[in-house]
Amino acid sequence: KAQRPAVLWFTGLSGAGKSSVANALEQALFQRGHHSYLLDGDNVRHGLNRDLGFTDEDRVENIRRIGEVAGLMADAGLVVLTAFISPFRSDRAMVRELMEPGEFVEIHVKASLETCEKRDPKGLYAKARAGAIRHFTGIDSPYEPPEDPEIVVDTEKLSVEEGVDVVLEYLKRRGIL
Ligand code: GGZ
Repeated sequence: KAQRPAVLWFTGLSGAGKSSVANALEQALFQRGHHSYLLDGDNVRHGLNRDLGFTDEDRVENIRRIGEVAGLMADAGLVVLTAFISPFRSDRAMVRELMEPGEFVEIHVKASLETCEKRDPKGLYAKARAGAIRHFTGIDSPYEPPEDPEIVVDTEKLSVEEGVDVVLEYLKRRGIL
């Protein structure tokens, strides 16, 4: 199926729903016959980036490497999805500059810290509040929300499926799909 390469860059707090929306979108793209690949913590932080932790410095390097890999995959013609907190605006801007014009789609998966902390699917916020995890995003490490993202998916208002539809509509409108 014809497609233009793109990098769909999901950013948001832990627990905002990046992985859920990105996974469901990947499924939807596959069902429509598109060639895509999802980079996430499971396949990147456990492999290529296993030497990196969660200091500011390590997060910068995490995002830099993911950006480079995503760029290579887009050069190969794929629709690349990435699901990382990517907390720093400057790093997201740097990755955007790596891509061809119009290729980079920044998707803010948005939920308040309060909501994410309530969801706490892995119990990490509780651990961070207790001081058992340091440098936790939103607690003692910053998150800089996008100022002008291509797409906002508000997971306090939308279901995963509705979030997927918002992104699919955008991709069709922009001639990526
Ligand atoms: C934030 C952490 C931390 C700290 C472990 N801060 O909700 P999760 O569990 O599954 O996703 C989070 C993931 C964040 O890794 P990223 O590579 O996306 O971060 S970044 O883009 O900032 O480099 C969380 C888990 O790893 N996790 N420790 N201290 N999230």
